[in-house]
Amino acid sequence: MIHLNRKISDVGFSKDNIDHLGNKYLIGNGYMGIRGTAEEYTAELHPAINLSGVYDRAPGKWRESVNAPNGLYCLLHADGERLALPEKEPRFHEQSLDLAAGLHGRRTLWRVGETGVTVESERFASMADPHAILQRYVVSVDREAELTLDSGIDSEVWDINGGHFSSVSLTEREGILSAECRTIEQGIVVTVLVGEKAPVVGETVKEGGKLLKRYRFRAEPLVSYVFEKTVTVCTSRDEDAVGLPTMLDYEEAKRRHTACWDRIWYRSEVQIEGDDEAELALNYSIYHLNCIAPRSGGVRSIPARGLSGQVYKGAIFWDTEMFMFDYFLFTDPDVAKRLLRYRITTLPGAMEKAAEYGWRGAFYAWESQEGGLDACTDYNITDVFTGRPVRTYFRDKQVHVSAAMVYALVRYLEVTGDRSVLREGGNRMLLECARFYHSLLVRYVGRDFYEIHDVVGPDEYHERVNNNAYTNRMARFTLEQAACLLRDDPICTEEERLGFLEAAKRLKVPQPDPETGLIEQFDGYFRLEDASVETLRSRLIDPREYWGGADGVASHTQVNKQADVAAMLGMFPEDYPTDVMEKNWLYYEPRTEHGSSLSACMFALLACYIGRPDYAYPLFMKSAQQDYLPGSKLWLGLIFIGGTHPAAAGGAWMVASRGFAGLSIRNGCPAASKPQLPEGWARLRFRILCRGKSYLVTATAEKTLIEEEQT
Ligand code: IFM
Repeated sequence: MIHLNRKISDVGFSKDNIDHLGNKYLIGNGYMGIRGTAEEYTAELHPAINLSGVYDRAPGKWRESVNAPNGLYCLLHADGERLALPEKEPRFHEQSLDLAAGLHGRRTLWRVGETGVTVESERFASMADPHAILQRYVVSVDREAELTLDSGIDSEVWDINGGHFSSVSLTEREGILSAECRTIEQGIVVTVLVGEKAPVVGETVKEGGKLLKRYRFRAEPLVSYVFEKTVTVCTSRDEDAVGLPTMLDYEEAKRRHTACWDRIWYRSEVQIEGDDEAELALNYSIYHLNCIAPRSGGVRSIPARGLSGQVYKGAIFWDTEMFMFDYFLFTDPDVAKRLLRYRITTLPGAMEKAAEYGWRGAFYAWESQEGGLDACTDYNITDVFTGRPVRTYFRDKQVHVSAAMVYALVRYLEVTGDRSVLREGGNRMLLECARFYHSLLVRYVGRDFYEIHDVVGPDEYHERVNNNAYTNRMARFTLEQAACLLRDDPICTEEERLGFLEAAKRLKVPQPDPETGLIEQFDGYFRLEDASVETLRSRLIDPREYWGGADGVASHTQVNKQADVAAMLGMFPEDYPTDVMEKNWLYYEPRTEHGSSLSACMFALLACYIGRPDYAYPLFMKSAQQDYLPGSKLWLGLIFIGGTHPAAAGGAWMVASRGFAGLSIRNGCPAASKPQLPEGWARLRFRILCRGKSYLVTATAEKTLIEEEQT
């Protein structure tokens, strides 16, 4: 079915788009993400080679992921004039991305006096060689000109909470440029090597934090001067980083790289006949998920902002398990297993966190870094008016996070049938998550049910609430699954297991009101002011204000940040009749700001479950185009949060598969309910893997066909 041959591009240049395009045109291979920035950009324009799983803390600052020195740096001068965006306005500029092959492209034409100077570049983060980035930079002129190209490493990287290097050593040996940097906190050595192939001889120069090859030459008209480089990135943590080649043949490396993408697309491509825009948006989302998927090396997962930089500290959130996991599960279960392994390996960190608050079991980090360390601080937002840190309760009260691990684990077991993950620590993770929720239970004297108090649900605007529907339903799920999967497992006594079962049965999960069908998001929610999202917006004094917290405009109203009851219904549709789901969709959607990129897809999914693809479609598109279109939220209070949104990308896939195609798993086999195709969609088609078998899923207006394929 492979027919993906899509190139996206933006023609023209605007300084205002630099951050958006840096995200939109990201390339990556799971080991690192490279922002879509021009070769000549320096730190203030946010270029980044963001490393997966490498963190550091600069004194007094937030701990965050590390950006490697920029080995892609190139700067051109023509007849003494500096040709650099944004200061030198181009006559023509185009940035492009070949989604099929993960190739970033750029074409810029400048005029210097009478001379036209064109730069064309291409680069890719090799899927075949995870430590390698290859770049081809081609210069041509239409009249003779004196050119100087500086090409090498810029060690002055963009940091949000940095810098992260206590030492930087720039050297050249046998023509290979090298930057060797040591992180402050743990002394991790980050090495970037640059091997270059050039049509002219260059001299090595050091300028500030840059180590460069300087190529000076007289360019003839209509000759293409091709400069190629291999950028090798590794750290002292990498076990596979011994003897890496410093110069790869560009074409050969590209061939191996595109062969990897061909394999990915064979499994991943989604065809939508009748809606090219949606088809592109969904495959674009899939492209991003693949750029950041951990496929090799160490214990890694996927941060909430992918590998687009240090926003949210490069940390891993529940986004991965609840929003991105499904896509990998059905297209590349090895990646799904790696994601689970990250959580299994970081269980000690989660247990330490639970103990810190006096709970039993495992309380997973809200913002997880290596070892499960929670990078989230108690004061995680800065007030826009006073500049003071605001007490937030993300870290200590979003207890639903642990259940996300169990939800993913159970999905993995259902879809792959691979129970080895339980023996490899999955059962221990499940047990400790169940212990955690068990220890949170509260029971009033004289009542025969349990409650969970003082939490923050997915809707973060309402803090410290009791009996949040989503949290309690996920806790019940965890307790039930532990009681079921740990039967006869010596790590759990029968007494404890029965205790989980009893707790699951008696745990209060807010139920639909018999008259209205509405589920109260938490105790007392319906008594809050019923103001509209627009009214709240009109009450803002500063557009960057945080809507939640003690003084937030939403805190005392029913306006939600993101799907909460809707997320519960979306994850457990079998619990409720359609009319209940519909009533709740109609109630909660207008009261939701969709202030998080995680929101739209959950409402879209629920809309499919109530048979309203017309409601689902715009929300699905919002998710799928989150990084494709400009306009994403950039500020949370005074904290910069611009970056890519892989949860929205994964959510879009979930809507297409579970929602529009009606895909589910029944008794270990893929099954489908009535499809809910949006208007104009003649056919939705994609592949899935389930229990080692490959299936072609084809949804039309009438039915969804699931055909087993020979692999
Ligand atoms: O995990 C989310 C959270 O639910 C809302 N704020 C952003 C986080 C990271 O995406």
